[in-house]
Amino acid sequence: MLSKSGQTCLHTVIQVALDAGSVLRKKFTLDKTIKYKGLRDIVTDVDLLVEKKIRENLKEEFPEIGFVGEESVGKEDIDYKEGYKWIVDPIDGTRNFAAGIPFFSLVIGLSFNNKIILAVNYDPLRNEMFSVEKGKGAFLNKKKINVSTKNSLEQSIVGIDLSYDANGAINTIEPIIKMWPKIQTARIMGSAALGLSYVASGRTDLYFHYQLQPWDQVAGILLVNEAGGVVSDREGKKIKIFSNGIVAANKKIHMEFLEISRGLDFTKI
Ligand code: 2AM
Ligand code: CA
Repeated sequence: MLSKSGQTCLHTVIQVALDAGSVLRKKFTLDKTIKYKGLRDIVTDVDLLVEKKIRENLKEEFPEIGFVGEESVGKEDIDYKEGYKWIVDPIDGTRNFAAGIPFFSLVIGLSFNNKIILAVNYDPLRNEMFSVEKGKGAFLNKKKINVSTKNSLEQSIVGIDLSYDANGAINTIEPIIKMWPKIQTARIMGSAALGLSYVASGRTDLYFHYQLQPWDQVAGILLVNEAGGVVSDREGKKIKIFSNGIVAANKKIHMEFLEISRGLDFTKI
């Protein structure tokens, strides 16, 4: 599938992400308007602005493909089931972005009949472009990436994020307490998309989250899979774009984590 200007899909998506990323970079140091979507769930004027920009740029190059974005669900057709669909998060880690903490990214994924076929996750402050196409491997700035080769949780750096939901957050901390001190360390990342990309690139060894949305995980699922890792839902079942929890690691650590978390509230759907 080629864009209107004759480029491949991935090439176009990377250009759109670079363009949107430069807006995030510029706006990061300026004042932002913050609105509450929930008790802990926020959105800034920049999320809305950048999502609009991404949407318009993708529409120009691929007018026939539908669009689902974190900030415009409900306003658009959200039937993911048939055909091609863009799945976009203009800022993953909005809380970090709004607070001035330099760790956030943007996500553009493409699904076909609910299967992820390509995605990018771009960290504009570090100029790190994680990109992936089904069957073609996972890359960071054009260099192939792989999950870590660590053999056990005891050797692992574990990434997590807290759910907005009070119980979801407790259920995420519970496995950390159970594993401690038999892990190297744990990090609360602040961006699930980057948390998953860091597993794909072997920087961390395990990432799990209680409750994600399709746009948070669309890039991470394919990146970790194509980087040779295993991704499942919290029960250990095959992950789907809509699964609301995730566990990602290399095969060995993934299995060890499923065993250690068995029976905990973290695994209850
Ligand atoms: P966001 O920044 O796009 O809102 C840390 O909070 C990470 O987990 C972020 O990637 C955040 O996405 C995501 N997250 C936290 N709670 C969530 C929830 N209940 N549903 C979806 N995503 C959530
Ligand atoms: Ca998000």
